[in-house]
Amino acid sequence: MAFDYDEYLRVNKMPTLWCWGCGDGVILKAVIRTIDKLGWNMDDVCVVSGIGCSGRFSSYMNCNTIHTTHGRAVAYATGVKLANPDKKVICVTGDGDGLAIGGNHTIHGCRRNIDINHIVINNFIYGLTNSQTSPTTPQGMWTVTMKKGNIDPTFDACNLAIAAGASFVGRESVVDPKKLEKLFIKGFEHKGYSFFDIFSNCHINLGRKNKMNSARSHLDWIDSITLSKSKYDKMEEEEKKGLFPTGVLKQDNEAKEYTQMYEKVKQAHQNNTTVEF
Ligand SMILES: Cc1ncc(C[n+]2csc(CCOP(=O)(O)OP(=O)(O)O)c2C)c(N)n1
Repeated sequence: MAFDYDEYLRVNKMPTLWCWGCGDGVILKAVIRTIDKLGWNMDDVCVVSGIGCSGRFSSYMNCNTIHTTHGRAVAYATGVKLANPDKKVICVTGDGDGLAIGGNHTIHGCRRNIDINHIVINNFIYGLTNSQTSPTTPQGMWTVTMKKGNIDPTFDACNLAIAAGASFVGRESVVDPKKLEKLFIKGFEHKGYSFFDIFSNCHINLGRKNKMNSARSHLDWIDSITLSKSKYDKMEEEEKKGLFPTGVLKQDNEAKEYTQMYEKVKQAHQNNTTVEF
């Protein structure tokens, strides 16, 4: 029997506002299938998103949602999780949203290792506002703010998340929805900050001026810059340039989770005892 997405969607909001062939819908479906596989009740799920094409994510999911300001989704998600430690929090940002204006929140979410599932929909551009350079725009690509080609070095979001202390870090792309779902299942089950760098296509606002003006050609480009971590690890440093490993890049099941630590602090205050670290 075909999977029934309607149960998880606000069907009155369909069709989405995303462009035809946009990868964001692939990520939405993968999240829904993950929630279904894990048997999560939608009443226990809160999706928090910022502003951008990626920010539309929360509008479409039929659960508790917050569509908040640009760059602040992690801060809101942190508040939701602290107040409701037994609930499931999914935070969705764009690459601009989560790594530029909201980069600071992302760093500290990772550092605290609070149990949030943070999906960065990385389409390498400011999509909604029509093609400004983002922290992940590849060098040399046309953007509306760098029409002769982007001069900023490319940012690897997973390296940042690993260094900042996220206890689960993974990358996949919309090219392979099955792998995406597998990664989400592992990360959503993980207790701690789960950071996902998910490559998505924006053939309209990035691709059309960079010789990838169809979803297909944009996906081919994503495919050409990604490879499994096991293959990547075997390569010489020189060969790795411009390539991104996929799969689970970090998983630390021993790291202390923030809401559990916070509970200990609460108990210590109430009982006038000390916290064991
Ligand atoms: C404080 C603030 N600054 C700027 C904007 C304008 N703005 C809205 S979305 C956006 C960028 C979106 O890019 P990204 O986060 O990469 O998401 P995408 O649209 O590509 O999914 C900007 C700059 C805003 N809404 N609020």
